[in-house]
Amino acid sequence: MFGPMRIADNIPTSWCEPWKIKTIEHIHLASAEERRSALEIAGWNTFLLPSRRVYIDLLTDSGTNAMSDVQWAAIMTGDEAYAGSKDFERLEEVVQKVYGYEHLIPTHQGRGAEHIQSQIMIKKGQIVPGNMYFTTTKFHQEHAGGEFEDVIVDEAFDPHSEFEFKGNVDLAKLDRIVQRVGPQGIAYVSLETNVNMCGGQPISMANARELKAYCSKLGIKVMLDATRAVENCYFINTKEAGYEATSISAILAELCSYTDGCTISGKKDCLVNIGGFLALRDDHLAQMARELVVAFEGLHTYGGMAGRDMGAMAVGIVESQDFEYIRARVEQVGYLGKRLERFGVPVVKPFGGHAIYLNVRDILPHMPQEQYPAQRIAAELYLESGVRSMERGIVSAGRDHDGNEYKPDLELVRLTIPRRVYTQSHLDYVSEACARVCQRAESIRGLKMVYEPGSLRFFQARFESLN
Ligand code: PLI
Repeated sequence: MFGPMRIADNIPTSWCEPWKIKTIEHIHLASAEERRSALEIAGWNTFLLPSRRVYIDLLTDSGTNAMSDVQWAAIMTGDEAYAGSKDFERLEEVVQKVYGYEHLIPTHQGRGAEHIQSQIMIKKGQIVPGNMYFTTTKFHQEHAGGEFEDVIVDEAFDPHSEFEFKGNVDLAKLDRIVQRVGPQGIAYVSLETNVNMCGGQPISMANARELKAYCSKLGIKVMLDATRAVENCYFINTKEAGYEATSISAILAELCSYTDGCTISGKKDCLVNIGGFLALRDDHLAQMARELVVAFEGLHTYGGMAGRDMGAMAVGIVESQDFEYIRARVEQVGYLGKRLERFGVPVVKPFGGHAIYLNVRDILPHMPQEQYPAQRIAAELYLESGVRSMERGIVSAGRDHDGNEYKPDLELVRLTIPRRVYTQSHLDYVSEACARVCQRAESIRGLKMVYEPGSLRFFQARFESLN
């Protein structure tokens, strides 16, 4: 017999996902020997592992989203006309309404948009100030003859700082560049939302507004990397005073209003597996972009995307604005962060919007950066558990013009959460595996790079173990 039940006081109200699972994909944990062999064949680079040898794939949140039934329906009804697809019209209307830019230039993915943007907006020798580099973005800026200069706030480089808007631009740093090269020496300011390379950290609305005011006076354009703008808007809603009662769509519209255009990798916020776009306000720039896109991507009404992919993206953009969705998305990432903290695993704080970043300098304090500590931890996590993660440290940073390795302050491993794909129990498994790797950190040795591609080396570099 049961006695009278006692209901605890202060029962919390948990968030939960506003969807249920309709289709599943089987995953399989390879044995320890299989994992060791796969990693050696992959040259200790998690990018080179075959997916069939990966158990839980936290390499990236890019193109790894699960689509909704409504998106799949859009796939089935896609209009594959070479010119003027109805899905282009549908996407154009959604982009104009949600992001507020007049002109849409679709591209095959984000870097296609970065390429076009850099070619039409950068003159050789111009500086592109930005709130921390992103690998492909910086590549295209340099490829177009520009030079990236970092103007992010100092807190971004401190994994222990709990500053809530570590993505913010430091206007004093920007002003120093303007004093040095003049407004004509600047191509545009490159403003990323939820800054990937420092831990998925947001910018505040106040900062975007001040940046716009400063740049407008000087005639400098502000170009948004809106790849994770919706996730950034959730942080504005939850952390920035005055936005608690504002909808995600209204926050996004205001954020974009402080910019002159954007590039987007649709493979993240937009909840699809492929696609991207450049969006612009200026008619002349849009015309230049349309002329280039036909040469590099595809006709200006598909830009490398299938009609069905544009349709699914239009639906995904609308779905991404739902508060219950975005709350579950960002809070799930925070759930992993809290679990790791409970096990004493060093992580970047505050928790990012799309990923949790292990702070490898604190995990392997004995290892010099030249021995690629974060690359090694990503490899060890795979060996331990079949979980795939990504290095975001010295390997990702690459080399300067003189061939010297950049030595970034942040030496991180990114555990990136695909949208609507994994459950909390998957993340429990991941956090326990990270804790076990950290427990044996003292015995972990470094890596030697034995093959180095000329650019974006992290994708294909190969390593050997030093022990
Ligand atoms: O992978 P793309 O070409 O669709 O997008 C390039 C790109 C641009 N900006 C930002 C902030 C990104 O994060 C980004 C791609 N990120 C990847 C692939 C990632 O794993 O984070």
